[in-house]
Amino acid sequence: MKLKESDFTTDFVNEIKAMYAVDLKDTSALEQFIALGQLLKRYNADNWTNTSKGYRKNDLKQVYYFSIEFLPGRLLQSNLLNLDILDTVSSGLKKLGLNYEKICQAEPDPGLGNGGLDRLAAGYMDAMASLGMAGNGNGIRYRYGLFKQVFMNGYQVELPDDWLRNGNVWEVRRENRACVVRFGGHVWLQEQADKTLRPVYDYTDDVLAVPYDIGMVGYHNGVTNTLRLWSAELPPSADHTYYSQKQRDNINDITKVLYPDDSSDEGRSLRLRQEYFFSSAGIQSIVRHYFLEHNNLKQFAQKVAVHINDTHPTLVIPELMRILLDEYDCSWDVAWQITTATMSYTNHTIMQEALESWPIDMFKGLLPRIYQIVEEIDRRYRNEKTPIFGSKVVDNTAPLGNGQVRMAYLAVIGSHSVNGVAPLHTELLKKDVLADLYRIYPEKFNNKTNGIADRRWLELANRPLTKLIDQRIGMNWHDNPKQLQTLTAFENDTEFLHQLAEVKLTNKQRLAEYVKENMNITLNTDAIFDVQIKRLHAYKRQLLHVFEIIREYQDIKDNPQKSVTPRVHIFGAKAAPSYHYAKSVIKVINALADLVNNDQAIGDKLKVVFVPNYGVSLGELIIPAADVSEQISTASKEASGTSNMKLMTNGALSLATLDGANIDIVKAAGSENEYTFGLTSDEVYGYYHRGDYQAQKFFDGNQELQRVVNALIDGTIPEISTEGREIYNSLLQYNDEYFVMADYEDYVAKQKQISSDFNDVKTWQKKSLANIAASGTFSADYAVARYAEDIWQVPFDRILK
Ligand code: T68
Repeated sequence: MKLKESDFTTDFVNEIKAMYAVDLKDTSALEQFIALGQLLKRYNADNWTNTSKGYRKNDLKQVYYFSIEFLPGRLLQSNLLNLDILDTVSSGLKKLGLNYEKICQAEPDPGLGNGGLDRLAAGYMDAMASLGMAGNGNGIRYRYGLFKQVFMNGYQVELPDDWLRNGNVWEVRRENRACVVRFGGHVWLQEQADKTLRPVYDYTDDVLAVPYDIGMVGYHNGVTNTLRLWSAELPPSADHTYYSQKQRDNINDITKVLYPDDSSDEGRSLRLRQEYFFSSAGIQSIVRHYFLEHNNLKQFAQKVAVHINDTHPTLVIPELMRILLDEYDCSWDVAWQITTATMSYTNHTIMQEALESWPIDMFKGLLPRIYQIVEEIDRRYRNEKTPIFGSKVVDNTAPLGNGQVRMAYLAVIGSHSVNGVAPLHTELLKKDVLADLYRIYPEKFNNKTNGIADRRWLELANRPLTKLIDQRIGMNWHDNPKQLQTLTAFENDTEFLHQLAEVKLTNKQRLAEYVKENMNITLNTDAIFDVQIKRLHAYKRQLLHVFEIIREYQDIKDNPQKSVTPRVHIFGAKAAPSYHYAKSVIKVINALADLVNNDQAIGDKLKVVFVPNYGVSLGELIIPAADVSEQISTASKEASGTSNMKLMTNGALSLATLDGANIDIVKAAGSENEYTFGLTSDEVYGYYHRGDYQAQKFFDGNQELQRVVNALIDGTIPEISTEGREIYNSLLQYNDEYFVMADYEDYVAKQKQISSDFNDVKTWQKKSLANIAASGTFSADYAVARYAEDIWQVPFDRILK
């Protein structure tokens, strides 16, 4: 949009007056942020209205992305960028004597997600708007987001994330679009005058689903899509005295807090209620919207695509069936045809414990009508497939089995497309996790490698680098990130490589200031900034990184005179509150940090920083400052990874196993520009098949490793006797489930190589440049365009060309 600086400052001052009835100089940064948000919403109002009207008028196919979590990050800067008024507004605020940075930081970072899959969902929302696609998000408006992490005595403590304390300036409450979601009660089929059967519900617990819409602003294109988050409330007509306190709590609890488990299947009934709640509300609103422009269901699947992000929204399948059967009198076959043509599903994990299933009794009690429909899906599936594939295969893949509703199987059976998120992951789905379903439905399976919101991670998070790139190759890459590739023309340009190093230094200084201010640790910005930021999980192997730190520490202590390349090891990671092992690793890292950081003999050579409360905003600070990107999961376990892509685009070199999208990153940037190590996925599966992995052997055969592992239990690291022992036992008594011992030697060798290579600044920066140049291909814009073309069948060709 066009905006004159003087108009903006006038508007802003007026906004402040209208909202707070005080002079500008008497407002806080938070108030300034809220007023600015309000003003932007007003500036953008026409775009938002016209976008929805335009989609309706042109009867475009609508894509609905269902995800139980969205992690959008702060929206102020990205909205300013996408509206093309960032410079005008920041300089206008400066003219008014205000601190733009402070205003940005006053925005609460909505922690409405756990990790990769929810950040992915938010990035895809941005990309859909930026491509001008009719893309809608559908999720939950949690009153409390993911817990705020603090460390006390090195232990993780979880505090509530009260992100809505001062309201959410970006949202619009639309009570007139609310709908009722029914739980529990009894359902029976009543014969109608025309002999058809209609379900009748008795004694249900009705919950009002109220949508809150957030505008998703497209990049420089005037488009604004909608992210719709549902909140659970008491129905307005309900006689409140009729509801017991317990019933009222039950309703309010549904959207009160985000589940903090990123991979385990908790199996709790509240989670199931959350899942049905937003699935049902979303589908109801889609059907209502569809009938604004259509008067029969014939075109439904041509005009609507529903995407299931991981299994949590799988109940959209029986819910759409319910509406078609019970409210529109479709036959089963017609309803099933429409439903499967509409639905598509993305799987994000091969970890068995993350495959959701629900005890049938709980499911049936909570969702009686939905259960009847799932039973019928199951019955028909068995009837149709058993004669062809035999009862063993069918038993293993049916939606109902072992007393459970198996969500992933239901998602595959009820969708026309199933995708993994990196080529290796998709192959493993076919070969292992969903192998039997792949035999039955080979045509459904496809890969869609993840992508990241590169404008947020590069243009916004790393302005110095953006400026440098713009100076060299212009700005076309902002619209078409693959053009970053043209940077390779400068791979031998000494001056450019020098400037790259300077940019990195600036970003390291910025991070160092934060660390000094918040953690009182002084960092040496000449050191290698070695970064591992992701959820804390055994398979992600933060432990292997810990081993390297112990090794470096012991080496410096043994050889005080030896010259070393200084290192700063940086972690950011939350552990699920009930994940005992992960919390022990946190304690060990913090204890190790205390030991190392306070040892005079170590000085500047080695530092360990565990930044508390890692989330999108801290990512924006840490990622641009990284030299090394630790992507060290056990091969086969990380479906894709996305921090690997964010770090790459900011010029970090990957230290990586051949897992998930690491493989594709190495391919894109060239293996000479990354450090790969460790067992391959095939080798890991080889151990599984033979059953002959022996961690003890690796331990016995490597004295250095023995010393490192023993540091967990011999008092080297103070105050970890319980945690150290627990981890020690996981390795030697329980045979090291994630092959840390097997990969140790190769990992350390690559770390040593890094220490040596880092000193050759020019060669290092050349590798860094190769990473930046190759990173464009991992933009969410391309990923979403591939979904649109192959899965959602939304004609779209601009970005693929
Ligand atoms: C992640 N999964 C994958 N799950 O681990 C990661 N799970 O490899 C991949 O890059 C990313 O998805 C995007 O595809 C998750 O993030 C969760 O956060 C999660 C949340 C609730 C329940 C289960």
